[in-house]
Amino acid sequence: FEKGTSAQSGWYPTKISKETLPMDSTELRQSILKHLEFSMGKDLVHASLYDMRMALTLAVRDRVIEPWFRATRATYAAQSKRVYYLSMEFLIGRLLEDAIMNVGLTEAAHEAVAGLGFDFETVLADEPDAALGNGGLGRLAACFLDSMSTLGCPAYGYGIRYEHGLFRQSFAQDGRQVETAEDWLRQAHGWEFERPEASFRIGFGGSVAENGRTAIWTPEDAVLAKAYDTPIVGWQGKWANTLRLWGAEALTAFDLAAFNKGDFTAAAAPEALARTISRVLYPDDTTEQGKELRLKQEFFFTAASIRDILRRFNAEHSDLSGLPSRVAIQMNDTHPAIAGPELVRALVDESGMEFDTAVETARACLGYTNHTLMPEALERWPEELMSRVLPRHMQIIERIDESHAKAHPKRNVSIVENGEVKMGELSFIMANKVNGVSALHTELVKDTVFAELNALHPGRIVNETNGVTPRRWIKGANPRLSSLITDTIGAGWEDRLERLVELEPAIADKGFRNQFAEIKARNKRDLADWIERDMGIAVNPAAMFDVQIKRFHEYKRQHLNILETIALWQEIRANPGAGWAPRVKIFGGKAAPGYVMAKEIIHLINNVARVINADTTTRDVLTVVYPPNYNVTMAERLIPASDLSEQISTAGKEASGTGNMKFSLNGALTIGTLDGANVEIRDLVGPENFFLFGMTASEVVECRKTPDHAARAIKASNRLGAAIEMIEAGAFSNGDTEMYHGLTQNLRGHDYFTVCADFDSYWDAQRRVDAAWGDQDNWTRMAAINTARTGWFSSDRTIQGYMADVWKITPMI
Ligand code: F58
Repeated sequence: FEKGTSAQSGWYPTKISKETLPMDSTELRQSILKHLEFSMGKDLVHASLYDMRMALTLAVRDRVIEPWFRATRATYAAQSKRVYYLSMEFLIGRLLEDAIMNVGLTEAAHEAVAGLGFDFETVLADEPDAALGNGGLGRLAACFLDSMSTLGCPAYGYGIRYEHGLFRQSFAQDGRQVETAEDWLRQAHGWEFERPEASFRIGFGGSVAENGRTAIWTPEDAVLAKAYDTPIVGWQGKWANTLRLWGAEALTAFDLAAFNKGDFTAAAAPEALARTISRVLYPDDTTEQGKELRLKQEFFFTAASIRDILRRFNAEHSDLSGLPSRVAIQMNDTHPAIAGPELVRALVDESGMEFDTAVETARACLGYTNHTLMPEALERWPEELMSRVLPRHMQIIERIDESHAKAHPKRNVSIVENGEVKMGELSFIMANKVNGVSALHTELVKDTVFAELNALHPGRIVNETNGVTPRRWIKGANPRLSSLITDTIGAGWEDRLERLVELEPAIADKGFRNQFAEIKARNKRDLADWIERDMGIAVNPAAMFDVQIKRFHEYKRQHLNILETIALWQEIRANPGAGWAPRVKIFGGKAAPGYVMAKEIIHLINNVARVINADTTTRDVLTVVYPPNYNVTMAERLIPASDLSEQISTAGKEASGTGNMKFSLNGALTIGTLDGANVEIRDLVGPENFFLFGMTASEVVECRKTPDHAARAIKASNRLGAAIEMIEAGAFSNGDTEMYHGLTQNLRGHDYFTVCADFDSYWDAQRRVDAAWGDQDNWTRMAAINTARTGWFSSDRTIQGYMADVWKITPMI
């Protein structure tokens, strides 16, 4: 398709069917009214907010169908290779605004909805967040879907249709995190298409009968995996892919015999049991619990996806040896690692392929992305559990292990070790490419977790630095900045984000800087209004908005931030007239329900906020706010209004980070360690536009060799010592000196994440931030440079990397 012009949005494909023609607000209004009447069964007079949102969703969805069909037909006609992105999590957030934007209907929708008597923003806000993920890994998968559709990369996302996404967080109990069930499917999900015809029987347990070269697995239990499809339309509606989520159902919905005997609970039992598999997202971020249900979830969605992939291949081709030229399967971390053995099982047991050939064929299809080096996050399953739940797969894993060991007799690497199956090793051995998610992380993957395997398979590990979609994270979240970018460099940057460098000459212009500053100021006023409305806290919109939003984990060091906040508060009280840069410290994020230390940190932050915000002597210069229930929508609100981005993990622990990229793109300066993609951000924006502090990854490793590193650091730093003592003295716990004992003792004793050893360096960096804030115009210049130089972090660039290096696939548009 060539780009044409249209008055409304500056583009449309030139070869068009009626459905892709830009729609005006009158036509859209007709379509909304039609859906109100025929899909929702309401007339306008009685339409609720929900009815209006659904009618708009369906009207927009209609516009997505045409590119969706077109993309599917084009892929089929070209017999193109397809990407299958297998992910346990897709943290997509709201879909409506993105879809409206991508099909170029923003203005028309605004007008049509207003004309029908509803407020457009309120209608958009009625959509629940699809929180089918925990954090970075799931959000990355969602950005990738957007980029694959934008680039015309034929792809399917495969995952689980959780009935309940990530829990809701409140601070109902005196600032402690309280979790309640999330319920996004209580209302109809307007985007999805149920596909009863695309259902597979997924078995568990049972026995295996050897049958010559092949085997017959007779499962003991089985559930039905039913497909639900959501079209994902790319920028300008040129292409759309499918997100296919599997829901679990019972094979027989109802035990009629039990019902007839009057045992109604037993009658419904099969259905209830089967549905538990897709009932709820595990809320664990970076710790693996080894639960049987989790293993079943992983096998459930992976096996259903593999069967679907083979069905599609077999419908078009007859020779399975050609599979790798048509199929690229990406394993998003090890959760779908059973894809290797399952594919081998299907090829051997169901199609009679030679075992070694099947392993080679499967490997040529598979890629594996590693997202963490944290030992507690690396999945390992007890052999006993694996043999019980997936007996045939366990045999296949052992055989893969044996032949790998035979091929490399001098090396000591195995998949099964000490009664456990190591899913990282399995994924590595079964993949033709293994990738890390930032330059530093990939080097650490090579040198640490997979050093042995890397030596055996040089070149298998590649780097694909993460990225984020500029459609959601700039265009949608920051419309004011988007307009300024378009006014300055012209249209078309949204899918060519490297073009942001064209902003750079304008930064020298005072007029441009004033506009940039004014946009930030307006975004901050909007955020301040929301904080006041939602939390009843008045914040000064002229203060520096200093933001740390991410999952709570000790390695991410929210406690370093709160310790510095306490020390700063003390210093301000001691020197009230020292001309302090006014700050609003903003926190956001959830902790895994079972992660005691992370929850203690959350509790401390809330209590520190309570005490500091009550201090009238420091009120003008320091406020702490922690809005509950951080999610994608809240991130979209906070990031465009941020001045300072806190990326302060212990070096070597954050694989990449993706929030860090969103902040830079939206003109926030980073205070950060040399960790994950921070390294690449700093390289791009220049060290003078980044506040660096802390030890490097190798210094951290060295530091830990000194057993009393924390005690020494505390002794050397009066500020740090005083801050910890204040906590211990009960200053934030109404005099209770025991409340944060676990946290303070850990800091004084163990401090694995080197909070104490990095404290002074962090404090100093924060004072450099204060000094820089003093020159507002220069701050704006640095912020604008961050925007101009970080276009490389578009997930379009990341996906182009995967297409070239891993999937060997060319775009269709
Ligand atoms: C994250 N991992 C990394 N894991 O921590 C982050 O640095 C990176 O930017 C991001 O992946 C994308 O590459 C992460 O989010 C999880 O959430 C897993 C969920 C399932 C259990 C184990 C952790």
